[in-house]
Amino acid sequence: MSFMKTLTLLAVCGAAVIGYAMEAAAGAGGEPGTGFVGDFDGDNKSDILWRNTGGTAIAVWIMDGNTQQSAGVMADPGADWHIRGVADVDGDNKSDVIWQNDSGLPVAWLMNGTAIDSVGVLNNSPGSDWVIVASGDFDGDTKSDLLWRRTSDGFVAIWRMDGLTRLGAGVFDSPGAEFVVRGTGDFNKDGNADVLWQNTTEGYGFTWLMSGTSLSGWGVLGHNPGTDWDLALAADLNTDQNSDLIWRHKTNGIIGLWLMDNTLAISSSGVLASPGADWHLLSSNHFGGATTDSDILLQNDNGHGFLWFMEGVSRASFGSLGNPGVVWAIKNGGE
Ligand SMILES: [Ca+2]
Ligand SMILES: [Ca+2]
Ligand SMILES: [Ca+2]
Ligand SMILES: [Ca+2]
Repeated sequence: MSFMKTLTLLAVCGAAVIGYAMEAAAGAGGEPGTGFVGDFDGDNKSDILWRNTGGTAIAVWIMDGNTQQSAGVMADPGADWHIRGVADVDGDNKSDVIWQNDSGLPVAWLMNGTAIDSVGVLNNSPGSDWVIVASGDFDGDTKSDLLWRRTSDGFVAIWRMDGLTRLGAGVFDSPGAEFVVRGTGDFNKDGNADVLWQNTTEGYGFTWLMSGTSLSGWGVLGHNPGTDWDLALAADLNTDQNSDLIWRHKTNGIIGLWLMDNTLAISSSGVLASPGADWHLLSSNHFGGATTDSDILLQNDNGHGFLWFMEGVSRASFGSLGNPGVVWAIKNGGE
C-alpha cells in the first residue's frame, strides 16, 4: 500500500488527515529516542509506526525493505498519551507499542501485525515524574524490559517485563544531570541489553552493562569525539550481535560510525557526509531482515522517508519510502 492509499484509507475512516510523525521517545531532560520502528508481524523485517500529528490515528506499515506490504490504522487514544517505545514485552517476536499517560500510567498494545491483540496496563503508575526513556532486554529472556528516569532527580529504574506483568524492578541513583540516555544496545555481547549514556558536558559516551536489574559493570566508550557531537543512535551495523554507534556533528551534520568490539573499544570507523540539516536520523534497524546489515531510517522535514542500507560503516544503497509532502511531520510528534 502506498502513502496515497494510506491517506485514502484514512479518509475513508473519516479521519481528518493533518499529518503523521514518526514519533520519537522524548524522555526526561529531552533525551532523544529513536523513530518508532519494530517488527510487528514477526517476519524479522522492520516495520514502521506512525502517529497522526492531528491526534486522529495511529498507523502501522508492514515493510519489506523500503516497500510497504500492508498497513493498518487504529484510533489515537488522545493527546495525553505518549508513545514511549516499540518493544516486544511478551516475547512473541512481534513488537508491541508502549504508551504512557500524563499521569504516568504505562500501557501496552500487544500487537499482531497491523492489529492490536490486546491492551493492558503495565503494573501500576509510578507517578507522573517517572518517564519511560528506553527499552531493551536487560535480562536476556527475549522479553523487552523498560528503562525509566525520574525527571525530578534523574534516578533510573528498570522494570523486567513478561507481557503486561512486571517480574521485578531495580532503582539506581542518577549518574548526574549531565548524563542523558541515548538508547540501549548490547555492548559486551552477553545477550543482555546495556544502557547507553552521553555526558553532555564533556561529550563522551558511557555504558551501564546490565544483568537484569543489576549493574554488572560500566565503562567509558573508547574515544571522546568532543562536545560537538551528539551520540545519535546505537545500532548493530554489521550484525555481529555487538552494538555499534552512530554520531552526528551538531553543526555540520556529518555522521560518524563506530564499529565496536565487546570491550567498548572501536574496531573500525567511518564517516558519511551530512544529508542536510533538514534530514533527521530516526533509527537504525533491519528492514531487509535480521541477517542483513543494518539500515538507517531518515525523515526529511518535508515528510520524505528514506532508508540507507548499510554494509558496516559504508552506505551500500538507499531507498525511498515515498514523500507524502509537508503534511507529514516529524520531531517527536509534538512532544
Ligand atoms: Ca516485519
Ligand atoms: Ca509482542
Ligand atoms: Ca527481559
Ligand atoms: Ca550486554
